[in-house]
Amino acid sequence: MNATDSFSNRARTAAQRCGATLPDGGGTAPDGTAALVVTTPIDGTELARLEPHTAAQIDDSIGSAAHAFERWRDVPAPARGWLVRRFGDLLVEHKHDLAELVTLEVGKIPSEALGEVQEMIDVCDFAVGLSRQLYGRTMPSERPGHRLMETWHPLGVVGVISAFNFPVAVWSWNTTIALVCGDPVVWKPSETTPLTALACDALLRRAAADVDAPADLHHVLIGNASAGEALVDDPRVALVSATGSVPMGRIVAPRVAARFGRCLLELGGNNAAIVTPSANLELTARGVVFAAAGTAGQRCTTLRRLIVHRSVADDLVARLASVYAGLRVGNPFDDGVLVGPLISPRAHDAMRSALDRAELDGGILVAGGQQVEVPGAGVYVSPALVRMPAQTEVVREETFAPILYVLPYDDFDEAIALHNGVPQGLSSSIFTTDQREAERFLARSDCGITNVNIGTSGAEIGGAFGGEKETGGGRESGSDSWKAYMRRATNTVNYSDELPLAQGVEFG
Ligand code: UN1
Repeated sequence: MNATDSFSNRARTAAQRCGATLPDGGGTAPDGTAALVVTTPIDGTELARLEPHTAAQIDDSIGSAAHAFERWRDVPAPARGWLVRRFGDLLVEHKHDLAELVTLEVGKIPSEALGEVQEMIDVCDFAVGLSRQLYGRTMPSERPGHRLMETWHPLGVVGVISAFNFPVAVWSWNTTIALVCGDPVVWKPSETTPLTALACDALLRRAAADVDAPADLHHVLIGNASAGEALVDDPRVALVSATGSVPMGRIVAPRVAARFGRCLLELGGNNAAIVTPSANLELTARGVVFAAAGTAGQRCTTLRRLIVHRSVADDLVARLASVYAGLRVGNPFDDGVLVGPLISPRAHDAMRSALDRAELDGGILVAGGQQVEVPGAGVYVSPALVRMPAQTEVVREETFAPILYVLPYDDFDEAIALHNGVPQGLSSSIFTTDQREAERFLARSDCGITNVNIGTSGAEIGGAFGGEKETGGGRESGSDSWKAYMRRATNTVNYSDELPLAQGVEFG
C-alpha cells in the first residue's frame, strides 16, 4: 500500500465510522460541474472526490430546513437540548475518528485535532445547559396592573459558512447553540474540508434519529463560493454566520444587510501580545511559542505581533529563537512534530511575500522562515521570527502563516497605541506581573478577547468568541452569544380592568 492509498483509506475509514460513506471516484455533478477534489496538505495526495450540489439541490436544502423550522420551533427548548446531548455523546465516541479527518484535511497535529473535537464536546455541554437557561428579563411597568417582560423565540434557518482552519469546532459553536435556540442549520464548509463536514452531518443525523428529532434540521452544502452565496442571498436564511477573511466579510455583510437579514462575522485577526519589563520571561516564551507557531500559524487567534519593552527584548528574542530552532516541522502524524504543513502553496506564497516586504522595511529574520523538505507535495515552513524597526504596512496586515513580528517599545502608552494600531481586533494579551499594567491593558485593548499571562490563542468555549473592527463584531460560543440566534420580543401584559396609556397620554 503506498502513501496515497493509506491517507485516502484512512479518511474513508474514519468517515465511515462516523456514518458517512464517501463515493468511489466520479463526482461530476448532474449539471456538469466538475468534482470537488479533496486533498490532504500533508503530501498533496487525493483523499476523495465529491459531487458538488447543484443550485436546485441547494435550494431544496434551504427549503427543507425552513420546513423543519416550523416543527422545531414548537419543541420545548430543554427537549431540543436532548438532541445536542446525544450528539455530544456521539462526539465522545467518535472523537478520534473526527480528529483523524481534521489532521488529514487540515494538517493539524493530532493533539490539536483532538483539542478541536474536545471544543465541540464542551460546547455541546454548554448548549445543553443553555437549553434550560434562555432567560428573558422582566422590567417594572410604569402603569398599574401591567407587567413588562422580554421573551426569546427561535429565529429561523441559520446559514453557517466556515473556514478550513477550524473545520468542525466553529461549526459546532454555531450549530449546537442554534439547535437549542430552535433554529435549523444549513452549512457551507470550506471547500478544503468537506469530509469532516460530512462526518459531522452523519453524526448529527444519527443523533436526530436516536431522539426522534426531525432529520432535516441540518444540511451540508458541498460546493464552491456559489453555495455560500446562495445562503447569503436567500431570504429564508434568517442569520448568516460567516467565518473567514475580511474580503469575504466585505462581500457577505452588505448582501445580507440588503435583504435585512442578520449577520454574525468572525473575520481576520492580527493579534498582539505586550511584554512588559516585569513579565516572567520563561512563562512568556512558552505562551508565545504555542500562540505563534501552533497550528502552523493558521488560527484566527494566532499571535502575529509581539510588542516588547526594549529592556527585555534581546533576552526574550534569544529565548524564542532557541525554542524556534528546536521546533519539529513535518508530517503531523510523526511523533514529536509540532508544526504541520501550510494549507496550500498559495499560503506559502503569501508568507514568502510578507517576509520579503518585512525585510525591505528593515526587518531582520531571527529564526525560521525557511521551506522544510518533507516527502510528497505538501508545503512546510519553519515558523518565522522577525525583528521589526517599526509597525510597517506588512505588519498591519494579517498573513495567514507562522510569522511573528517583534516590535520594541519604551513607554506603556506607546505599546498600547502600537497594539491597537491595526485594522483588526480579535485577540490580545499582556505578559506582566504588574497589576496596574494588566488592568490598564484590559481596559484599553480594543479586541474582543483580552488576556493576561497567556497567549492569544486557545480560548475556552465558555466565553464569547469574536472581535471588533475588521474582525466583524460577531460573538459566538459561550456567555450570552446565544442571543444572536434568537428573536427578542418585548411583551406588556395588562392584568387590570383599566387601559392607562404610557407616558400619561390621554386619548378620548
Ligand atoms: C479560529 O481560529 O477560527 O481560540 C478559531 C482558539 C480556538 C478557536 C480558534 N479555540 O484558538
